[in-house]
Amino acid sequence: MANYEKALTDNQKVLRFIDESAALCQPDRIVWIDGSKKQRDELRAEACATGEMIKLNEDLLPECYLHRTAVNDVARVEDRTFICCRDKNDAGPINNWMDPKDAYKMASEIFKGSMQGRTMYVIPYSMGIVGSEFSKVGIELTDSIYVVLNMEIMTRVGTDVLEVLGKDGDFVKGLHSKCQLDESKRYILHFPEDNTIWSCNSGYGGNVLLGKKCFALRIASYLGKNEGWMAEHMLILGFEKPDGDVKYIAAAFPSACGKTNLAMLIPPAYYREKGYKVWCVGDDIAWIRVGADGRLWAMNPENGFFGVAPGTNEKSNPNALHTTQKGTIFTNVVHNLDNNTVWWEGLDKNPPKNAIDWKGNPWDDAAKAAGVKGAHPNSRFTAPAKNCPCISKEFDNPKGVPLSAIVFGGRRAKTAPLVYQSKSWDNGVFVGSIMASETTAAATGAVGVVRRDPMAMRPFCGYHMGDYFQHWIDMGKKVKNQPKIFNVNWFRTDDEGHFLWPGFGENMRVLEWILKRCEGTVGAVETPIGYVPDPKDINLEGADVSEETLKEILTVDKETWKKEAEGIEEFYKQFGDRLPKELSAELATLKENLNK
Ligand code: GTP
Ligand code: SPV
Ligand code: MN
Repeated sequence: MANYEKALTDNQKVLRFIDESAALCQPDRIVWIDGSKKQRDELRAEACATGEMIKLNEDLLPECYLHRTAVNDVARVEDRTFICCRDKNDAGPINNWMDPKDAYKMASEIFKGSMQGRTMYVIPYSMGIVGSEFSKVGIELTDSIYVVLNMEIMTRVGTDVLEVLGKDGDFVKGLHSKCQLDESKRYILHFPEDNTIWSCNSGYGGNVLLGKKCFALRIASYLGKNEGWMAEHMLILGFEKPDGDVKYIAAAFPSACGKTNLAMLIPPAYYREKGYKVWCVGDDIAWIRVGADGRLWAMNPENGFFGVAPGTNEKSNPNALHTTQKGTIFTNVVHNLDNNTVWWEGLDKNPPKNAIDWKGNPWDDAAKAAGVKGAHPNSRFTAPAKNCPCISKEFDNPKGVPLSAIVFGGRRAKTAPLVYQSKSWDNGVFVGSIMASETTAAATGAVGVVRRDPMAMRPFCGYHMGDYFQHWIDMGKKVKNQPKIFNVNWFRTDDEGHFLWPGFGENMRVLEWILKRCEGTVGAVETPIGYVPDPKDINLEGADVSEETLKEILTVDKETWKKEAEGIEEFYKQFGDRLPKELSAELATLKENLNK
């Protein structure tokens, strides 16, 4: 039996999971995380005593902490992330695959004794409201206090989760050890057929907060396919009109492509004065089901935001900034020693004089002059959702919210127009499947390379991408009142690389057009790829955008899209006979349209 004072559950599956993991990792102690403030304060104090975290200025940033990861451990590691299902074909051509037997064997060697001299924390957590019919339970075992404290913000943690689990409830088993943070032995392993995740040798967010990408997307997408629902890399927002009517939109953009910013959008003055508002339901993940009313309902399984720090400021995203002023953990940002607060590139124009950079080195005038960045480009804040000034009143509604529109979008300097609407559900699935975007600092590897990232799920789909497309097609058939599907691109640039569209709050103008299309109150111009706005229908009142620029970014260039169609054909080839016939038909139609 594992060595702990008192088990907080009599669920034998939980106890067996702890016993087996403890036998493997050999921690000195096991501590159950009960979700109490008292325990949280003790863990915070311990992390500060060891230097794992730094307590920030209590007056300026109450209950906030700074953490620096190892310099080789700052982002998701897609090349070391594996789907371990029995049949290689079920992982598909895009995922890395390992045979589960081999993966368990290899990783067991790495986990063996990895927690000697350390404590193993048992984190019972719920994705979604504790006990709701759409929520799911996970248990994460970890040797990192940083992980515990982050999970307490990002998910719903505590003894009530164990009560819901009861004597024999099932849960997703997550085992994490920092081990030695050895890059060559870093693995993020998913066993969808066993509801299991193993993560070793990392301490960075997306690799170790196992409720997030590992469970809520990779494992959940697999569960969703089998159980008839969807787990998507999407923000969820409510768009309130002056008459108080709120319509909901879910949007999938790849990592570091604007989900948090759109979810917390503050409308331009013109709209605010009229009484328009935007409410945030979620900023990263949506679990979507068919409701009894025949609509799609989306809920956010998370309880906090793990957001990109650089670029967040009083102008770009004041709501996010306010959200981070209390109870927040900052990772890999600048430590301002003058007042014991934090700073990052793009916060304001006053980098602190007396400062430590994200690597823990003095960030002095010489370093600044040499162009050394103070914060890592993928530095992050972990902040409680309840801090957010624009959090939706539906945030705690276990059913979620009904969707009027689904939006896909990527980061593309050329090709994709500011916005276009698909012609049908299947055409919308096609539009999502052909998404392409420039890579960002959210994952290790080159930045700025255009790659296909279907539905922003390329790094997060827990099974064969062709089957995933089929699941989207099949879901459409179950939905009587289908949301309309759109694509947006805030990132078109001119020849000097400047963004042509102001973005951020100004994206409200595009959301308005999208919802008018859903209501059928505005027309559109048909192009070979779908419907684009007539430029006069995008409200530019008070915007710093000329009509010529708007026209330019709404243009669909046939020759560019002919090349794009070739790229799509090439991309589709790898799915073989698991590519839905509906999507090959959509591609054929696109080509026809382009040759008309
Ligand atoms: P993940 O948390 O990695 O999933 O990222 P995300 O999709 O939530 O992206 P986020 O909103 O944090 O934005 C990432 C980066 O894109 C930040 O540097 C933003 O400043 C920038 N960004 C967001 N929205 C816009 C926009 O409308 N226009 C432009 N030009 N940049 C934007
Ligand atoms: C992303 O990369 O899409 C994120 C951050 O939201 S992480 O949790 O690291 O995946
Ligand atoms: Mn994300």
